[in-house]
Amino acid sequence: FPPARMHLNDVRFFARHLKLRRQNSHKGSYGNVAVVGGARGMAGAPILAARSALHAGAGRVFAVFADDAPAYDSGQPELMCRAAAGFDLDSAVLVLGPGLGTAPQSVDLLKRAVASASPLVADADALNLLASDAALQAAVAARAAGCIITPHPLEAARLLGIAIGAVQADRLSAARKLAAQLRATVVLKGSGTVIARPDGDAVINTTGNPALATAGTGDVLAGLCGSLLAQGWPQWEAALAAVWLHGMAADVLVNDGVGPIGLTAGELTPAIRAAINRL
Ligand code: NPW
Ligand code: AMP
Ligand code: MG
Repeated sequence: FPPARMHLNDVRFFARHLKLRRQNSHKGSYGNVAVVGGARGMAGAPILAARSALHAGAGRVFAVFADDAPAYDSGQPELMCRAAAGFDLDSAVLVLGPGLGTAPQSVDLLKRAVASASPLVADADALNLLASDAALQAAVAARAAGCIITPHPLEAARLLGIAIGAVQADRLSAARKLAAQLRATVVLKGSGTVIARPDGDAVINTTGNPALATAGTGDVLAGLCGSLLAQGWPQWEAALAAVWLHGMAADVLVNDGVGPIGLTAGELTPAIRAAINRL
């Protein structure tokens, strides 16, 4: 493979794919996102991802819970909260995994999502469940609507069946192997996030900083990926732009004194919105 490209800073590349707000458009013009996860005790994860999808411009966003759904999100009442049982997974771009847990009903949800015709972002526990199911990995690789996976190094290690140290020793080749294994766009997170695709092309992101080393920032990134997909971005460009914007938002916040110590994941989403509107 050629060396990874490292220039992810040409905003014109991203601006080409922006869905501009046309005068006579409506919420249906900007796509539906459903974040599916939120087992008992981890309801915050899909809420963070769903808020992120909303602030990044998706027309309608559902937060879908593996167990009981809250009536609504009091901090973001624009979100529609639903229980997974009975939710039509073909009705939206799916962001599957934040706080999903690994109980049997979560495995069923993963199978339903992989079998759906919707574009899919798989993160967190969706990846942990996939790691132990070769047949489901093959189903992901065969998906017509494609898949973006967003593992952190431990999730990548589980999927590759190797130690986390081996992933970190050669992040570029780990990301490329995963992309080939799942025929998916891979976002291998951590300092110097690697974005790779099955043909071996790979990019190392240049934005972001250790203020992001806090709970929930990965959930925000997954929601952002889904939001761009719902607004019509191609899979590869959606993954690249999401990673770049997520890091840029953290860089701007730190520059403004919101961090690096104590930045919270929820504070990223308005900053991501600002970064998108500046593209
Ligand atoms: P260590 O500590 O170094 O040994 P897990 P999770 C490693 C949900 N959440 N570089 C690191 O290992 C998620 O969505 C819910 C190196 C770390 O301890 C999931 O569904 C929240 N190592 C579920 O929780 C907010 C790295 O991986 C370990 C690394 C479990 O997800 C939080 C963690 O991995 C959370 O998002 C790096 N860059 N990054 C909520 N509010 O509801 C990670 N590691 O055990 O898979 O646990 O990522 O917390
Ligand atoms: P997760 O572990 O799923 O919550 O995801 C954490 C998010 O924060 C990912 O987007 C990581 O790339 C990012 N992140 C964590 N630590 C750092 C760091 N030291 N520098 C840059 N980005 C980081
Ligand atoms: Mg995570």
